[in-house]
Amino acid sequence: MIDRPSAGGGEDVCAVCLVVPCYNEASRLDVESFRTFISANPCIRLLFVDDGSRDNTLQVLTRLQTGLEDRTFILPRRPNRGKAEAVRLGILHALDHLHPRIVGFWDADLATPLDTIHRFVQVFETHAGIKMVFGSRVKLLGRDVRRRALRHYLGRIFATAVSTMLRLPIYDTQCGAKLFRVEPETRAIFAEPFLSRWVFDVEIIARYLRLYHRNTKQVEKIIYEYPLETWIDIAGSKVRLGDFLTALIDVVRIRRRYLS
Ligand SMILES: Nc1nc2c(ncn2[C@@H]2O[C@H](COP(=O)(O)OP(=O)(O)O)[C@@H](O)[C@H]2O)c(=O)[nH]1
Ligand SMILES: [Mg+2]
Repeated sequence: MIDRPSAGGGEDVCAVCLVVPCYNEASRLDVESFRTFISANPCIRLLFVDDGSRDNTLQVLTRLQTGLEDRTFILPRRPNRGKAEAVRLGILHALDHLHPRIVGFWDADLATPLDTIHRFVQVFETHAGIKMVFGSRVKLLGRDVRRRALRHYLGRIFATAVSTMLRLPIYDTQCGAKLFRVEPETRAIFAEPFLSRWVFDVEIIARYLRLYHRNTKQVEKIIYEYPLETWIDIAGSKVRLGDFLTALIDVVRIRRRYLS
């Protein structure tokens, strides 16, 4: 269970702050699931970042927030600059204004159910050296991982390329559920804009590698990949087939920028 720590000077410190990037999510956002979760977990904050949605996402978010204004926040930004920048701005905002012990991001479609947060937090609580925990979509017996076949196979090609490039045994870098233990270096990881719009997740790991002087053994000890019990593909993804090629090109750019 996540307890509520108290900060010196009476300042409110939240345990976990989740950044939820939202773009044109008005028809997909499961308002009730978010409200139920946040009502049941008073130490968790949600920070929605909507950068210029063209539908009424902002109105839906305002409805979601009603009566829970002390725990849910909205960061409206313009113009649209993509998921990576929305997440980055949200994390920096959370670090500056909400002072969480754990910060992270979570896709608005809730393909990873919100309750999974407790599992991730447990990893931080039981593994003192872990700085980053993220979901991995591994189809195993006894789990409910439902991905579309094409996305799964393209994802496997991509993940294998990334794992080889980073020289780290990673199964799935692209799951949209990632948490970080807040430490002085957390800000450094999110300080500069990402060069990649869609595979900034890979860039985050590359930034850890750069921070640890490309010592892969050390980085293996600070990142924990959590095989999810449940991950259900939700229709309405903004990722297109062409983005797969862009993603592979971005991996090469990331290698050049951080690892050569
Ligand atoms: N703020 C913001 N969020 C975005 C943008 N593009 C995607 N997202 C969010 O990123 C998350 C993942 O998007 P989704 O289309 O489900 O991608 P997929 O799950 O990887 O196929 C969702 O919460 C989207 O609303 C963007 O340009 N701005
Ligand atoms: Mg999705």
